Amino acid sequence: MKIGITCYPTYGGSGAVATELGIALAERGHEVHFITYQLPFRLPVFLPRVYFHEVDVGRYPLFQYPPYDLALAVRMHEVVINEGLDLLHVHYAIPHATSAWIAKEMLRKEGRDITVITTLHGTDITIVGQDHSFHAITKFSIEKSDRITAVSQFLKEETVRAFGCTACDVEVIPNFVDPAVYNRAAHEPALRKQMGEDKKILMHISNFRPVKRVLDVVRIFAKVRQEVPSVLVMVGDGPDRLSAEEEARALGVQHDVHFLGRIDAVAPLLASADLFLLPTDRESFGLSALEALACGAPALGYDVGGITEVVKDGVTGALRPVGDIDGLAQFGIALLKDPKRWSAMSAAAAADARARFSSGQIVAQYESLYMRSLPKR
Ligand code: GMT
Repeated sequence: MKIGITCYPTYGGSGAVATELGIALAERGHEVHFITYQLPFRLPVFLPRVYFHEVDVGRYPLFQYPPYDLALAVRMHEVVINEGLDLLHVHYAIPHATSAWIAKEMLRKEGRDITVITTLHGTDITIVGQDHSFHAITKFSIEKSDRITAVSQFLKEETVRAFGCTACDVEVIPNFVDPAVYNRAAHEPALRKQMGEDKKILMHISNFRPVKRVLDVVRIFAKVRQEVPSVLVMVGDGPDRLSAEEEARALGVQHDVHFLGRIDAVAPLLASADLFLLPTDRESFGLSALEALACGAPALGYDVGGITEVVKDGVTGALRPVGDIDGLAQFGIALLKDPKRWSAMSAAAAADARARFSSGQIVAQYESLYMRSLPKR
């Protein structure tokens, strides 16, 4: 098949999933065309059967807000025709599903059809899509897609609840990991060597947006550190980074909190982690938690949204009510003080991630969806 993929190419779970999916599809013999405003961050420079089409938004002094969604629609239309694409798979509804619908309509006028598949990732439904400015267009664009997928059962239910999309057939296809890459044994423990073999490593990876509650991460760590010699490694960047740094200073733990900034290849870091912290209050899936589990790092988070479909409380990590910093810290302390229990949980985390979320089985679900979506010839 010839597949067009559109996503946010910068840092973020939806862009990571879309890019990994495109790479996996190309490895399986499909031709993949990324149509985005920048090279997706997880895309290496060259891969067989993978192409990149940059969306250029024309600048004009009149445009205080350059119309990216229109430029994207035009580029989609062009690539479908020039490359003979079979389908467009867009990740994150706003504005990608809208642009794809425009491109589809333009093609229809020319006597040509294109299948549009929209994958909902999270804040496109839970935050942005429910903002009054975007609600109606999000609902419209979802309903106009030929197929819709959501990355968790939670997100599917939230889509139906928030948009009343009762006629929409939302298929749940979860996110995935490549078990060869997200594998503790496959990486040199360079980070562990740097931090000191005698200290446990707690890790957090995110875009440091308010939903991620990075201050809770620092507070959980401060409690764990009182009982267990440990460091906290913070990977990523975003609006709450400075307040997290301030919180570390306020709690007197700043010398044991390391802010590494944005790093795209996280598997080698996760392979050194003893615990992963993701105490977000709204999470449709939690890709970084899955990546941590696959690397054998038990994950600790709040009992909300799709994260409950990824982390198994007491088996591969711990889930506590939102704000229960002490509950997560006490769980972490007990686990880190009990090496036998930690090893069992680490092994269970890696095994469960492989059993339920391996790239091979999930990419096959997308392929099956594509086959079912294409018009019968
Ligand atoms: O984090 C966001 O604001 C949006 C989005 C993204 O583009 O990275 O993240 C969502 O998609 C990820 C990949 O499917 C999920 O793992 C995240 O849970 C989800 N974020 C939220 O629901 C907050």
